[in-house]
Amino acid sequence: MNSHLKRVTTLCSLAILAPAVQAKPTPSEPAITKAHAVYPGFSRPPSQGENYNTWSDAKGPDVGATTVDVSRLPSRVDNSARPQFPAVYKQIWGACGQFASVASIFTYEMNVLNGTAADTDATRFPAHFSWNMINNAENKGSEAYHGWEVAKHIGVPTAKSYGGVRLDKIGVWPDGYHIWREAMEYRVSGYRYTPLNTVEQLNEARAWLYDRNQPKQGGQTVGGLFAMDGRMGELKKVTVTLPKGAHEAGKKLWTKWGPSGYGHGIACVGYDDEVGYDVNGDGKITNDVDLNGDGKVTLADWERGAFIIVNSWGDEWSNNGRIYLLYSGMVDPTWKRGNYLGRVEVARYQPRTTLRLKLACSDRTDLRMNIGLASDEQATAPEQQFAPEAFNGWPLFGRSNAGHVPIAGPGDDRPIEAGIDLTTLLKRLGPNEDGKGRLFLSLSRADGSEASGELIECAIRTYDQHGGFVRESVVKVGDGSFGESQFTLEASVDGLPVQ
Ligand SMILES: [Ca+2]
Ligand SMILES: [Ca+2]
Repeated sequence: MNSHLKRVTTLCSLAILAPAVQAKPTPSEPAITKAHAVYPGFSRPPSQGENYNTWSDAKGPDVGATTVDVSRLPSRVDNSARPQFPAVYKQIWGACGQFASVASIFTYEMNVLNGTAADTDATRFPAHFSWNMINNAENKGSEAYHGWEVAKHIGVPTAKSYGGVRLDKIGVWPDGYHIWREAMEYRVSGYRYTPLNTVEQLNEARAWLYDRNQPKQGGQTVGGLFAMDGRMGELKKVTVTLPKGAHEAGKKLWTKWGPSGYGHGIACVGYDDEVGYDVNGDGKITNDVDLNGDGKVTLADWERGAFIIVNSWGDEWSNNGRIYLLYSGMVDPTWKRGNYLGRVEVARYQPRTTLRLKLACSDRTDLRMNIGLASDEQATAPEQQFAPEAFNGWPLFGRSNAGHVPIAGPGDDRPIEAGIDLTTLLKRLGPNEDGKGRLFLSLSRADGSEASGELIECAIRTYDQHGGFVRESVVKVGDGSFGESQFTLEASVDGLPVQ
């Protein structure tokens, strides 16, 4: 293993920390349709429990909801050749999970949705925005779902606003309302991890890569992608070059996951049914010989058919940053993470009401923020309230959070200006006929924490239904310091969207 590989595999080691709960498919029912409640721990936030439906807000059909017709599938699909797919990245630090799930897959999906190309930072999305929400402000690995949940809860800004696909410092949070406001527009509506053990599941996955199992939609078929979690130790043992005369001769292929090491987030961009390799060395490439000697022929025995992987180790690695992985390579009882494919549906969203805050805090994970609203401007208590995840230590993610560091980042005591979407909170209030209401904002710290901070500015901004800025109502803060005592702000607000 060269030093580069060693570095990367060491850095993506979150894999080993998360509980590896194994899926338990019911033998009598197709796993595609029945596996939803039994996904392993690395595929969803631990706080949400195993019945959390990660696809529930998506508009497209869930896995198993459409018929898979393999007759229409071409023998090869490579979505990385599409203009919606960004150039191959070269990651720094352990951000592989976010390079795959956000910088590659979310970027691709958002460009497909918007009808744009991922050719500038204005249409690419950063790996580090979501990474810095969950990496404890350290060089720590992450899961694909972390990025997709960040996009569900607060969105992801473009790389242009953010300052690039990656930053040169770990743990930095953006300072600038416009960055947080832009993030609100680019969201994930649902995601789904599925196991790959059977030919039925493989066909469903190939069809997702080809046209998402929605062949009639608009006539034009733009397929989806998958996040994968490979094991990267001793890769030389499983990497082969397709021999002269073979389909795709000269290209590199993984016959299976590395025999040791930790997880590494990568993107699956397509497949090629013709690519094959004589794994058992019998001189033939077969899909009907029991290679692993378990007495039956299953997908695990296949020598022909491979996924196309894009890795974030730069375009000089392997073949322009790409490599094949035999379909059968994903079926490995010693690396259960490698058996799962993660897909995502993205959405555009326009906030109507937001909070613009400028605040400092010595420990952003121990910060506790509660926002309440009442439709009566004389109200003495909120009718509806919520505690935004990012400003309450990301309870969603359990132990993964943004780190016990100042709100701007490690060693940076400056305040940041941020934005928080209030649209859903306001909708829960119901019809508001006069556009008036009352805001209740409290800032404090977690029990037992020594954190302190200060609210410096506060304003409510409203937008029209196309996202156009309408007005800002400044809320007078006064002495906004908090820490040992809680800071509370109550103020009448005007100009709320009349619903
Ligand atoms: Ca063979
Ligand atoms: Ca077998």
